[in-house]
Amino acid sequence: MKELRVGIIGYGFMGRTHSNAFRRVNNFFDLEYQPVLKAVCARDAGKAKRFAETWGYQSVETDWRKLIGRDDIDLIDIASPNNTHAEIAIAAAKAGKMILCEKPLALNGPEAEKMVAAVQKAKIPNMVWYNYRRVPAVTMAKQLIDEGRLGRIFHYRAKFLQDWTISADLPQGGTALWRLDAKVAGSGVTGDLLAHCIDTAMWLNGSIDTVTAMTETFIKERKHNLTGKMEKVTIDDASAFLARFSNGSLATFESTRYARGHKALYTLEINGEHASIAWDLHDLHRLQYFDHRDEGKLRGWRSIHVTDSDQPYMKNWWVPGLQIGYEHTFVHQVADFIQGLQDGQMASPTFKDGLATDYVTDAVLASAKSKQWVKVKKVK
Ligand code: SOE
Repeated sequence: MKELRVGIIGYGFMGRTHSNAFRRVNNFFDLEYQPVLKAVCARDAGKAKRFAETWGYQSVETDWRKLIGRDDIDLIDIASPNNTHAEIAIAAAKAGKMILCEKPLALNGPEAEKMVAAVQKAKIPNMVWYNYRRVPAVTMAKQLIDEGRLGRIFHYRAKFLQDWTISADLPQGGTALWRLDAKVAGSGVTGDLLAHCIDTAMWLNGSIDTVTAMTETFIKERKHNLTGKMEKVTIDDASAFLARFSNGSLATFESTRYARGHKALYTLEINGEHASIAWDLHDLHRLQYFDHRDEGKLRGWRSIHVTDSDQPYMKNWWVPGLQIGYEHTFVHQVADFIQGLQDGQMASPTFKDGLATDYVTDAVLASAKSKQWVKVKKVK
């Protein structure tokens, strides 16, 4: 088996999901390449060492430039906060490394454009970790849509609801809470949660033309973990927008971290002329499907347990009826990335796809500010 030598930057939540995927992929997927965990890079040497021991990385670096300079590494995996993605990715591309980058691709579209230009110039394989595409039920939704089963699409509806920032005592900034600091995160729920919804939506239903949005920051000041001072909160705590897709369908998107009782409720529903589909992250192995062409007296929503071997990815796991979960979506992403290397065809979402999502989130934030409909920039 050929080696795919990985250097990862970052050891947080995403560092763990990615590392788990690299470690498990060859146990379940028959591939020509095997990820080899060469090095983890983080500023805190002690924490990086502990992470390396837990996940089986062979070495530790504290300077990402050194990691990129190493000739025993083929692939740089960026699992560090959003404000680091662009600089690292551009340098890694220049060094000729393949790149996997955590979502969102960049702080904003203009930054993401530079990343796309860098990987295109270097002609290196690249991908963004929008993992929810690879929940088997979501992949199956894509298949049903592509088979034309829904007919013309009228509506797309998505929500991503959480409740973990309601307390005014929660500080902003620093290791675990950088998602509350716009300088590091780029934005609040728009870039963190709606970006997932937008990536899935454009994959399933094509590009988005125009948006009109509203955002709100409910807690205006929070103590900053790095300065110890009360500072203005500049992220959006909640964000909702209406959109028109290029195929003429209408959409509503909503996300918040203030929906008490919801931890990570990502839901989507698509209504077509013949059929509708719905999916819910809290019940991720089920796809709800309604087909108006069914015999009238039996017509109704079907709850499809997506665990059978003829359903996406499932033949690689257990036996029919036994479900898989969140972490497997990352394993699927690595499997598809490697399969893409073998086939000479880059698996999506590529940096270009990530840029398209950043253009939509930019438009959402611009619209919330201007209170006007905003046209979404198109990727060239
Ligand atoms: C935020 O809480 C978060 O961890 C996001 O950053 C992830 O992208 C999402 O999948 C789950 O929620």
